[in-house]
Amino acid sequence: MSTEIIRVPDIGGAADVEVIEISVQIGDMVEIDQPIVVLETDKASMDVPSPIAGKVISIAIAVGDQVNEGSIVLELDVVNATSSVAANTSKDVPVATAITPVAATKTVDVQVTSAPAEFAVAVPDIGGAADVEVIEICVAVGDQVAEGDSIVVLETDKASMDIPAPVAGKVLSVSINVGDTVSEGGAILVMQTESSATSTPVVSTTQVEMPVPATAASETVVVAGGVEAVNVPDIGGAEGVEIIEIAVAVGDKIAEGDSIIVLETDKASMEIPAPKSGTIKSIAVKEGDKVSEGDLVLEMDVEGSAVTLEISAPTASAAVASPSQATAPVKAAVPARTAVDNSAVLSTPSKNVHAGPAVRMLARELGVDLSLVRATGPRGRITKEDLHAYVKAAVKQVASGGTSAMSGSGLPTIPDIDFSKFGNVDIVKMSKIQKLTAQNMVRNTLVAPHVTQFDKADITDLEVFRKGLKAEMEKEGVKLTPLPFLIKAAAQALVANPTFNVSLMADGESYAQKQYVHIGIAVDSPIGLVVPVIRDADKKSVVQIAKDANELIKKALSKQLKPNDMQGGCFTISSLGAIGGTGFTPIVNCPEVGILGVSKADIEPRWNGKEFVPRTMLPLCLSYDHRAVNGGDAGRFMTYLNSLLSDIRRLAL
Ligand code: CAO
Repeated sequence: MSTEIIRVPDIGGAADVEVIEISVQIGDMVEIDQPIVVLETDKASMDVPSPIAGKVISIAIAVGDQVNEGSIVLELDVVNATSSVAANTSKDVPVATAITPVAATKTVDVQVTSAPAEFAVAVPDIGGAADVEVIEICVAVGDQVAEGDSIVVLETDKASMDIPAPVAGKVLSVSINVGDTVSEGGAILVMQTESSATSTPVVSTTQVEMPVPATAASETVVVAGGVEAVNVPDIGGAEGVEIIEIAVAVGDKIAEGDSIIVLETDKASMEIPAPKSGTIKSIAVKEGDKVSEGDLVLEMDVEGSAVTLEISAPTASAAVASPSQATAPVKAAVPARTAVDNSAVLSTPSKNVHAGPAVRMLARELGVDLSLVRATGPRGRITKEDLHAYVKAAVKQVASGGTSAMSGSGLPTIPDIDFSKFGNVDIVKMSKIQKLTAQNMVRNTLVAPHVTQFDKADITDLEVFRKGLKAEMEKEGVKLTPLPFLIKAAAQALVANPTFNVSLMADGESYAQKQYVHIGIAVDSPIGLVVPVIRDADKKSVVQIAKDANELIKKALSKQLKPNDMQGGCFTISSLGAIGGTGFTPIVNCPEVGILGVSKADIEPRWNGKEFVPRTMLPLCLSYDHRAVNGGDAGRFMTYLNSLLSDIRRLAL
C-alpha cells in the first residue's frame, strides 16, 4: 500500500478552472477512470478521472476553488501502485472528458463596423443558415463584456451556437430579442470598445472562433413501390462509423426530421434524420454496427417516389448527439418515476424529446432518460439546466431513502396549477441566480434547523459618530452607512465567539473551525440576491471595510462579481435597514452557521433609570444552525455584538 497524489491533468491549457463538484469523499474506494472532480470553464464541464484505483485519504480542494494543470486534487491509498502510475498522476492521465462540448468550431470572419470607439456587431458566417432563431441574449445594455464572451445564442433545428463578442467593450444597445430570427450580417448589438478610436468610421475584420452548424448534404434514396430505402448519407468521408443508437423500431410512425439513428466517431456524434414521414418497415442495422456512406439503414413506407433527402453532414468536431431514448441508470436507482419530488421531473415520459447534441450527450453520460426531463427551453427544448435540475431531484430522492406516502423526498409536492384558468398570467423565466437562490434556500431551510434570536442595539452614539464622519468620507469617495460598523462588529464577535465561525463537515462527524474571518454581505442586485465576501474583516478598519464593501456592492450591482468574490464566507449580514421593517428571519447561508438580519433603526424612548430618553435602536435578527450552535452560544454572541454596536469604542479594542 502506498500513497499517491492525484493532480489536475492536462485540461487543454485552461487556467483557473472552477471546481464545481467533488465526486468522492474521504474513505471512498475509487476505480481507475472514475470521475473524482468536475471542473467547469465558461465553455465546458470536465470530469477529471482517477488515473489509478485506491482509497481516498485526503481531498485538497473544495467546490468553488480554482485549479490549474498540476494542482493537487486528492491523495489515494493505492494497492500495488507502480512507479509509472505515480509519475503519470501529474501529467499523463487522460485528458479530462468534456461533457458539455460547444458546437463545432470553425474560424470565420466577422464583419465589425466601428465608429469612433463603437462597434456594430453583426451575425457572422453561420454556415449559410438563414432565419436562425435567437434563443438567448447573454448580455444587457451596460454590460462589460470580454472578447470571446457569448453575447447571443442562436439555434437551428440542428445546432445551437454561441456567438462570441469579437472585441471587449461595453454593450451600448442590443438590436434583437429572444425569438427573433437572424441571418448572416444581421445586426446584433453595438459595443463601445475599450480602445480610443479615430474619428473616421472604419470597417474592421475580427477573427473569432465560433460554432458553425453542420452543413447540409443531399442524398437520393431508392424507391420501391411506396417503400423507400434510407441509406447513410454523406458523413464527411468518415468510414466504419459506429451506430450508437437506433432511435426507431419497426412499425413506428415517424415524422420527417425525426432521428432514426445516431452515429458516433471519436470526434463527433450525429443524428441521422428521417427524410420523410412514414412507417418503419424494416431496420437493416443494429447498435454497434459500423457503417459508411451509402449503407442501408432502414426501409420505410412513404407516399411518393424518389426523394432527395437533406441531412446534416457533421463537421469534424461536431458536438456529440445522443439517444433520445437512452437507457436510464438514474431511472433504475429511483424506485418510481412519480416518486421524484421535483417539477424538473415528468411523471409520464414525454413522447417528443427536443434537446441539443450537447444536452443529449450529457444525458447519456449521466444515464438520464430525457423523456422524463421537464423541458423549459424554447419550443419545449430540454436545456442543460433542466437536466441538472432533473438529476438533482433524482439524487435527492435516492439520498432521502426512496418512496414515501407523500413523495420520493418525503415532502408533499406542490401541484402544477394552470393559473390561466383564473385570469391572465405571464410565465416569466427565472434568472440563473434566482433559480440557484431558490434551490439553496430550500436546501438550507431543510438541512439546517433554524432558530432566530432578536435584539435591539442602541446605536445612538454610533450614528452620531458615523454622521460626523460621513461628509469627510464622501470626499474620499467612501460611502459610510451603518453596514461597515456591523461587519466590523460581527467579525469581532466571531473572534470572541468561535462557535459561530465553524462549518459542519459533510461526514456528519466533524466540523471545520475557521481561523479566518470573512464576512458575506447580502446584496439585492439586478440579477438577484448575491453575497460577496469581505476577507479578513477582523483585521481591517471600519473605513477599509467600507471601501471594500462599496467596491463589492458596486460590482454586484453592475454584475461584475467573480465567483471568487463570493466564496469563503464565514458569516453573512443581510441588511434591509435602508428599506424598512422591524425584523425578519433570515435563512442561514450554509455551510455557514449564522446570519445576521438587520432592520431599520428607529428612535425609541428608553428608560435610563430616571427618565425616558430618545435613543436610536437598531433591530437585529440572528438566525443560526442549531446543529452547530446552541442557544447559549447564540445568546452570548448576540449580547457581545450588541455591546460592540452600543459602544463603538470597543470596536477599536
Ligand atoms: N437603519 C436605518 N437606516 C439605514 C440602515 C438601518 N439599518 N441601514 C442603512 N441605512 C441608511 C444608510 O445610512 C443610507 O442613508 P444615508 O445615506 O443617509 O446614510 C441609506 O439607508 C441607504 O443605504 P444603502 O442601502 O445605500 O447602503 P447599506 O450599506 O445600508 O446597504 C446593501 C447596502 C447592499 C446591503 C443593500 O443595498 C442591500 O442590497 N440590501 C438587501 C439585502 C437583502 O436583500 N437581503 C435579503 C433579505 S432576506 O434574507
